[in-house]
Amino acid sequence: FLSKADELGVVAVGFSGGQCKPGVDAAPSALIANGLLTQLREDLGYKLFHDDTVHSYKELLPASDPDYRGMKNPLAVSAVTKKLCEQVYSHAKEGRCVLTLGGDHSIAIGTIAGTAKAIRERLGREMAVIWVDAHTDINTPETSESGNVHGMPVAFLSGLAKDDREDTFGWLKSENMISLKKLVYIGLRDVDRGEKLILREQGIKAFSMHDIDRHGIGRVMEMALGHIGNDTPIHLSFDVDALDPMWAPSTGTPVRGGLTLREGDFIAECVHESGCLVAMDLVEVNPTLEPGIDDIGAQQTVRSGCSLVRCALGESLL
Ligand code: 6HN
Ligand code: MN
Ligand code: MN
Ligand code: MN
Repeated sequence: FLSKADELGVVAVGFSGGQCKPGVDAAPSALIANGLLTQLREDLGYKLFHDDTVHSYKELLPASDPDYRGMKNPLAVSAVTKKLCEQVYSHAKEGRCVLTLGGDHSIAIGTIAGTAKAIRERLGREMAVIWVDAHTDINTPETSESGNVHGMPVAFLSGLAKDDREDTFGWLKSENMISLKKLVYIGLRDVDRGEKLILREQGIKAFSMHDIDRHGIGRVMEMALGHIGNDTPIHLSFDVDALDPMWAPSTGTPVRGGLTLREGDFIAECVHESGCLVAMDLVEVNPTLEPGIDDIGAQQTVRSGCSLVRCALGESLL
């Protein structure tokens, strides 16, 4: 194990500024109310390091936040992710695995920046990222059609997108960044045209739903972990919209034709088995977007999210 086996840092981030739909900020409380942290403590035996706070970072939000290079809420997302980077770093440098409950996927700018830096310092290694998502989230401000920063985290984390201004992601330094060679996508099915170009140009390893249909999730995980290599620290960034809307309907950008819950759980279980997990994000659960009756959709989505986290953290089936 590349992290202490029995200690878990937890950061709860109620932030929705990386996209335009309110409600994704309510996810951490909903996941916790569903018993997630109790399960991690009592069933999986972790010692949790958590400040018992769902951070909304209100104190960091600017009074005015005009679009910049087409990005919406640039100052807010930059300030929040910078702070989150410090929080995640402070757990990871102690050798704890870090669980972050989002929030929209823009928060991965902070979590990955924090883990990448801590892993470099602690292990002298460059970590890998497994990004499980219907989307690639690798738009630059210039290729983005929406201006939503939750579609851009991978571009900023890899240096494909850069900004000199400290208050619009210029705080990201080389020690916070990841190599596109150590990035693997799983679950893709809605990739923008500009993003496809980037994927091809950069030769990024990606397993779409087509690949999963062709090879099966078992073989795809062998190939994904094989690409990363043994003993490489892994940050797992799990967007709940990778799951089919049948299992996770309450999310901001649902796309049909996704992973079954078991395929999602299996991905998480394989990463756990590798012994290389150093951090996990669970993002884009939006309990207020609720297509069903009696918020059954929201409950389903929250339960799916809890299951993914337990599997990544070692819930064993037998
Ligand atoms: N997510 N590619 C679209 C965009 O707006 O750039 C969708 C991004 C979705 C982001 O789900 O985390
Ligand atoms: Mn997504
Ligand atoms: Mn699209
Ligand atoms: Mn995403």
